[in-house]
Amino acid sequence: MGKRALITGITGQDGSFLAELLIDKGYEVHGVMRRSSTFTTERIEHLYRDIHEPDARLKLHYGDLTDASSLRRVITLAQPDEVYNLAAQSHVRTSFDQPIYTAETVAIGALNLLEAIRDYRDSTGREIRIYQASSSEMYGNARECPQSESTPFSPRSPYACAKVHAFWQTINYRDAYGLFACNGVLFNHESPRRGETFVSRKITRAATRIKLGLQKTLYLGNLDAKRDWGYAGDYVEAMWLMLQQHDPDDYVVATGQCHSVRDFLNETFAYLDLDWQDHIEVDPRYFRPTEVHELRGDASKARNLLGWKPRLRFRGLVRMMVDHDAKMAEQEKTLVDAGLATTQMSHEWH
Ligand code: NAP
Ligand code: F7E
Repeated sequence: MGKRALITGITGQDGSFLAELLIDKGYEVHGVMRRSSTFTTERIEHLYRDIHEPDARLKLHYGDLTDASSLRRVITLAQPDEVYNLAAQSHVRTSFDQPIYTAETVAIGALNLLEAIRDYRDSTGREIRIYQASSSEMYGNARECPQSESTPFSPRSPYACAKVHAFWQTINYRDAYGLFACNGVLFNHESPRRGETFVSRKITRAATRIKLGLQKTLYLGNLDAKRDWGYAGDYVEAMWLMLQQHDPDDYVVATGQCHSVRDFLNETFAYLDLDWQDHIEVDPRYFRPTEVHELRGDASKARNLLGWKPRLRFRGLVRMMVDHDAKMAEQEKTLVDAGLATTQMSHEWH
């Protein structure tokens, strides 16, 4: 019988790529999703089969990281061999507006899950391996660049502080209770499935709409920030590899190259034969009370021990996202021209 995996955050960007990868590898995949007044399953719809069909290998359960009882119930139902904790309020800027909710989901949520897994292991004798989605944001404005597993943390947002809590709880459950628990310290990773309020997707969505006359201006915050941007499809492989090792450990996952938001604008708009300076305005509402200026990861350990390396680089990533969003913009234009849609979008939230 194949392995079973449980993914929290399965409706998010990484959850969808990881579900795809695990189903391809023959896993039965269980996902935790929140109840919402609208459907949030767009990113995993292509993987879903009616659960009555014999080949259905994706099973969804209602649950929430802040509701410990729901996690216990889902673990008992799914009986997973591996759990990937990807659920989070993952937006750094939003974490300044909702610090307590962010901490409840990211920090206490991870602890709820670790406790549920420990109790399940103790009562059934079944081992569960766990992956914790840690983040390069934990480094903040670290003195060292590039940042590696030995770089001290210096979190600069409620999100990063909560991720540091979850990171150390994961290590403590490994040391104190012998759980096979790993942290993947992942640097920014993007894709056409990236949420539209993160800067990469905000830029590729807007640029492709500007190209077709659906939008004139894009408002952004700090254009000088530098990030190490990789491709989400590559990064979920590293998550899986961590749980296939003999011993649990923590790994940085990154491309080793960093670019500014300005570089991202240049690459995107030039590909569309546009000049970004004609369309961008800086709006301080997108500034963060404390900013992380430069992140660049050193993924030597993942390369040497996991045999992992990124396949897609910056230019290829930008072009993949632009090509995808150009099609979306064309569909939107067709609807607008037919009088079936308006061009209003809630840009002030981005
Ligand atoms: P994402 O697209 O924002 O997805 C987050 C997922 O978490 C969604 O499925 C969301 O459900 C779910 N979620 C939020 N709050 C929840 C709660 N209280 N209970 C249960 N589920 C909840 O994030 P992502 O980019 O895929 O990132 C995956 C994980 O990696 C996150 O933990 C993030 O913090 C971390 N991370 C991401 C990056 C990156 O660059 N992408 C880098 C380092 C670490 P809904 O669909 O209902 O909103
Ligand atoms: O910002 C600057 C912003 O929101 C990147 C999450 O997945 O990666 C992500 O966090 C940079 C920042 O990602 C806008 O100030 C300028 O310096 O795309 P972002 P993030 O904050 O790096 C880490 C690794 C995670 O763990 C997180 O979950 O871009 N920026 N103007 C802007 N950012 C946004 N969102 N919107 C702007 O208008």
